[in-house]
Parts: sequence; C-alpha cells; structure tokens
Amino acid sequence: MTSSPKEAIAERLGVVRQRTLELLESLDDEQLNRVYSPLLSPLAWDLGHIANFEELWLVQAVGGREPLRGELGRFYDAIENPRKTRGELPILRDPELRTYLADVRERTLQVLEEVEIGDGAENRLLREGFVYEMLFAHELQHNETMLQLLQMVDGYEPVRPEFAPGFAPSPEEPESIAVEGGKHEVGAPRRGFAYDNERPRHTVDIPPFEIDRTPVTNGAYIRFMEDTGAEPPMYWEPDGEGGWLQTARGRRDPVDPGHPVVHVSWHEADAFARWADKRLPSEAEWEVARPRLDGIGQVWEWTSSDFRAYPGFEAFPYREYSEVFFGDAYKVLRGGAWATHPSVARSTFRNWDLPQRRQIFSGFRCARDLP
Ligand code: AVJ
Ligand code: FE
Repeated sequence: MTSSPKEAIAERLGVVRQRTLELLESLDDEQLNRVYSPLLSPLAWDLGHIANFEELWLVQAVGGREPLRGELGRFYDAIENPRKTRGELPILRDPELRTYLADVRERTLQVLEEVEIGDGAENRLLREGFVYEMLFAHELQHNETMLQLLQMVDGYEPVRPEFAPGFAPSPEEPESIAVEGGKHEVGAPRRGFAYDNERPRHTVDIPPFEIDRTPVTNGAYIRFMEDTGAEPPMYWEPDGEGGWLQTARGRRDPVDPGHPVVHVSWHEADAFARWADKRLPSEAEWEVARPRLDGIGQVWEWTSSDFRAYPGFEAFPYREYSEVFFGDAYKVLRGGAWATHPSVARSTFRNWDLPQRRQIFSGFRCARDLP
C-alpha cells in the first residue's frame, strides 16, 4: 500500500508517540514527578517538553496558531530551566498533562493538512519536511533522556526489549584497524535530515591512525581500576567477593566482562586510554573509520574533540539547539547507545556532554597515531 507524504508523516507521529507512552506505561504519577537526580528532569517534565516542542514548531511556527496554554511554555524551555530546577516548576501533571499532549497533537494534524511540504516549499522549515523530521528526532532523543532517568527507578520493567540494555560480547584485547592519512570528507550532505551542527560537509586532513574495532569492555576496565585505583563506573557496586554488580533499575546483575563499559566520564575514558598507551579518537577519525567499525550502537563513544562549529556553520532553525553549546566546555560523543533509536544514530550525528558526566550511556574505544 502506498501513502502520501502527509499520511506517512501522520503515521510516524503516531508511531513515535506510542513509543514514548510505552516507555512510561508502567509508572505511576509519583514516579513521573519524582526528582531522582539533579542531573535529570522528572519524567513528567520530559513528556510536557515533548508536547511543548511540538506545539512551538508544528503548531505555532508552522501553523501560525497562538499557544494553547499561554505562558506554560516557559516552564518547558530547556535553556531557561536548568535540569536541577525542573522539579520545582508548576508543570502539568496527569490527567492535564495527557490532555495537553492530545490537544497539541490534534492541532498538529490540522496544520499538517494545510501546509505545503517539499522542495518548493516557501517556508524553509517545511523543505524536505525538515520540521517534522526534527520533531521525530527530538522526541526520540528525549526517549533516551527518559531512559537515563529510568535507570534510577527501582524495579522498572521495560515493556519493549529495546528499552532494556542490549550488548554483544567484545574481546578484552581489541583488534585495531589502520586508516590511511590524507583528506577525508566529514559532516552531513546538503540534502536529507541532519541537525545544523552536522553541516556543512567539509574536508579534513588526518594523519594516519589506528582505531580499535570494538569498544573498551568491562573486563579491560576492571584491570584499569585494579591497576590505578580508578573509581568504578556509575551503577557498579562490589559483590563482596572481589567482583562487581550492575545496579541500574535496582537490579543486582553480575557485571559481564565481555560487554562494553558504560556510564564512564570523559575524564575516566581519557585516563584509561593513556593507561593503555593509546588515546581517544577525534570525532573526525571516528567518522572516517566508521564504515569499518564493529560494535557501534551499544554505547555512546567519547571522543577527544570539543563540541565546536564546523567551518561555515549556520544555525538552523534555532541557536539553542547547538550554537550556544559550542566551545571547549563540552566533549563530543559519537555512535549511539542501545537506548538510542537507530534513526537518531546517523554516522554524522554529534552528541555532546560535559566531560564529568556519567548518567548518559557513555563508553569509548581507543585509537593511536600511526607513523
Ligand atoms: C544532543 C543530547 C545534547 O539533551 O541537550 C533535546 C538533545 N536538544 N532537546 C540535549 C536535545 C533539545 C541534546 N543532546
Ligand atoms: Fe528538548
């Protein structure tokens, strides 16, 4: 069966929303509103923010409508409200929260009927359906943010397998791949959905290097901890017999030495790499080597790179997505974790966070200069 582009968008809006709601299906109102960590929003904030982002872009910006709830949007602005303050905001609670989601969605579908989507669209937001792609990506990225918080919820039982960690075994001593030096193209091409920070595509000149085929494992990380006295990753506890337990979601599962290490900071990743006589790859090296790399998509991988604008960068559609974070404060992560929807994890996708952060699904692989 074929469907029109608009029907396809309407259907995807429904599919993504169902995923969001299934993620939270087993939680009660108290859990949705509880502050588990100053580093993470209450789940009800993410849910309201998802709806407010949809209202801002698909209903107000594209449809020219007035906001449904007056000033409410202010509380869902991620820049105005740092995470540690979100638990005190007068945000919507159920059943009003679900009503807001549904009311926004109804208007979104009305606006979708009216707009002209496609290459000839006058409004740049609608060209190639950009604003709809941005919405899908945004909601799916917040699904991952919610999964970060759900690791702190004792007894959380995922209703879909993709909401539980999934890892493949990797060797403790990774094989490496040699990559020739020279000029390589990185960044997203002109066409197709990508965030502003992935553009423009440009040439980088990289000296020859070697990069590990697989991410650093728990087993290798334990050796590093034993050798240097480094702290265990977040969610690890001693099992009392010299081994380690994974305690995310209130579980007590033995740490699998063959799985990639996750929930480590950039500082820890960097220290491991130096201990192993290696280094973290730059984000350009990571992107150039990607077609030959195994083990991608299990953990986000810290790179040595600061989150900076590519030469010729142009903010679109808003400075607060990327531009305000550029500089040396944030480090880039590449790849994508088990909690990342595959449509988010493009090879050019740039994730970023502060170098001390560990609540994200962060691991790493190592690289080395070649003569
Ligand atoms: C790309 C994960 C750093 O959470 O700050 C969500 C994604 N931007 N809503 C973030 C994002 C706006 C962003 N990261
Ligand atoms: Fe957001």
